Amino acid sequence: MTESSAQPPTAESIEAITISASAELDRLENLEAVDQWRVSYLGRRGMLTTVLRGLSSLEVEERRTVGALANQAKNTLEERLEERVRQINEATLTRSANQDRLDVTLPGRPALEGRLHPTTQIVREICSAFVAMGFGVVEGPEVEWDHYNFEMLNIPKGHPARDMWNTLWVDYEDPTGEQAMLLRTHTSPMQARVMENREPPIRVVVPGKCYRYEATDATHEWHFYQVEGLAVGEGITFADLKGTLYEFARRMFGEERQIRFRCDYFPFVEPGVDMSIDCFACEGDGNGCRICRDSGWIEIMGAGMIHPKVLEGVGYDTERYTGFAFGMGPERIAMLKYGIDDIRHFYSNDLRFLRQF
Ligand code: YSA
Repeated sequence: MTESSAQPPTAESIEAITISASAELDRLENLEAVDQWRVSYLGRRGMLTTVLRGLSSLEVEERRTVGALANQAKNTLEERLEERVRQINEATLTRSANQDRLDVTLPGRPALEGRLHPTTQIVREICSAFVAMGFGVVEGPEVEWDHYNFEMLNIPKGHPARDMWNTLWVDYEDPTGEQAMLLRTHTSPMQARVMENREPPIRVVVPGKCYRYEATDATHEWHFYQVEGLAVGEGITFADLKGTLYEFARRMFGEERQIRFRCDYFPFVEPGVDMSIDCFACEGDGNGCRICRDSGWIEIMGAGMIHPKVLEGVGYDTERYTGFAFGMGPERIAMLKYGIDDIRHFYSNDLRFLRQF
């Protein structure tokens, strides 16, 4: 294809251009080529445009005839161009529809169904049992100050009871130089945090994660959950503590499980107890049982009447208010409820275990 010569246009030359342009257009397969074709024939310097420009050199009569033919040729080529673009677009669509065809008869991919972790489930169940008895639920920080984890719980620096909680210390310089930071070893620091901010009567449970620098075994993890309980008010006695925890055990484990309270020592209670349930693995028999270590009992919580020093520490009048507190291990409770023989299953991320809940 070349640009039209400077020869004056004739009916024959216009017809020749129209025929060859149409034939060329029919052979084009893509839109880029079609656009080049448009520029060559119908563009500002295109062949047909040049012909139209040459009309001025013709005699008036001839110009009228040849001019009409030239305009007709232009219209014809523009229509053919439009038609060819439509055909190419349609062919592209059909091709891609055939290649990327969606088989609507194929079965869909099943959506993966998630579920709550067994610890989350048991923590929620424990909290619900206490909510039903009128307790509220609050949460607190996992990274804690020595002040709340120990000092406010009547465990000053150098107190031998600190050894009961093997502590993971956080390498942080307190600007005042007074406080040490740690990963809370229990949820009990929330006792002081709650009491500092509220006036009795108080009835709350505090679920949350705890950390201890401990060797792991079937019933011990180095990170585990606890649910703390706190009730403060006028005239609260040890009978209220026992009644609340019996009712909790009845709701969680049913009537048939055996419960045992024993005296225990925690510096922040007086008197203090631990509460155990008969071992699910050996049915309380204890002989050679690695779960309860031959005792027939599994300890699930510590509890007691809040020590007056703890109440004084938050500014409560100890002549007026008394209270009880408890702290339990939800994983141990789940072990008892579902017959799980090793606490390490909870955090080993084995789906065969997790899918059972
Ligand atoms: C005691 C008296 C109160 O007035 C209030 C709370 C407490 C509990 C006290 N703060 C405490 O931490 N006691 S404890 O060391 O005996 O832990 C309580 C419960 O947490 C245990 O009975 C056990 O169920 C769970 N637990 C403790 N260490 C654990 C653990 N669970 C898994 N792995 C561990 N390493």
